[in-house]
Amino acid sequence: MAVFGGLLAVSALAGCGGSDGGAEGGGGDDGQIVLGFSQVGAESGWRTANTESIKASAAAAGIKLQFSDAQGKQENQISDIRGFITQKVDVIAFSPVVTSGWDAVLKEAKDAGIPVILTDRAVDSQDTSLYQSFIGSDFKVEGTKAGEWLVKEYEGKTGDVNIVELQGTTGSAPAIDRQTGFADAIKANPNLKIVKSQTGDFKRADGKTVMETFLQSVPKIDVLYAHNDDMGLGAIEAIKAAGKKPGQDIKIITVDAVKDGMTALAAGEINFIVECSPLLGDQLMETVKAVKDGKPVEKRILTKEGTFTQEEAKAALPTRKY
Ligand code: GYE
Repeated sequence: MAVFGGLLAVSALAGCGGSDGGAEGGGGDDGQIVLGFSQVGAESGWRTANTESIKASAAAAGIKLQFSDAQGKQENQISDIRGFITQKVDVIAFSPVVTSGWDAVLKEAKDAGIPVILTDRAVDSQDTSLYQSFIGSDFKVEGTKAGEWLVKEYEGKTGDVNIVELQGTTGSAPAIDRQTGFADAIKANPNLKIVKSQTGDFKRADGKTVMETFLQSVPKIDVLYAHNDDMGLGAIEAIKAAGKKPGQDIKIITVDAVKDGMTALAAGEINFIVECSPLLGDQLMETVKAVKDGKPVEKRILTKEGTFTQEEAKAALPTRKY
């Protein structure tokens, strides 16, 4: 389902001192490519599916994976990456927990001649030669799709619609872009009002507690926009506990379309989900091999994804892989 798309720029490894594996460039003893991967953590169903995809694709591609879990902390990711540099892995890939603060460690990798591939989340580094490619979704488009659905849903109605927003991890690319994309999409409709917006850190438990405070402080909530399924699912528990019907008294829009989210959508407790595919493993391994061989790779590799209504979720669920 994912494709190589959006050719913005092509970067060759030439001149970047790419590791040649073998003797001094690291590499497995048996010539296997060694990939150091630093994962964000295990905050959501999406992340679990993403980790499984990366592990399975590495095994299938015959790539030796050094996997580390940063438990949601940037400082852990930085020390993981430094560890990979010391180890002289062939390629480093990581999903940056937040966008800023990467220049120094990316420069260390570049100076060591180890190519870096970003997966899932972007960095804000101005010097794009610090990484070879960025594979993942367009989160702003996801936010836009969520907002466009809402605009349609309230088309022709002029009464105030109170929206509460559960943001993802503060400073992360998906939280920033899903917020902006949504806000832009609804801004021509002044009756659609975001009355509260707070982070739930992409976690189910936080989604629940933040929604509890929203319910206490906002007398009439019409819509919840959650930046991922897990926070939406946590919020559903809070909504039920407050004696309200999720999907009816409060309309719910989420992002991801993981199995638990899709199940709630099919059951009528969520109204609309914007898909964000976690299955990035195969694209990553293809790119790792190309980079290792010194072949040019696309600087931006976009993931293809759609959206789901309640009826579409019912149809898609039986064959859903994650
Ligand atoms: O939407 C969320 C996860 O970066 C796209 O991170 C990813 C996001 C995903 O925790 O569930």
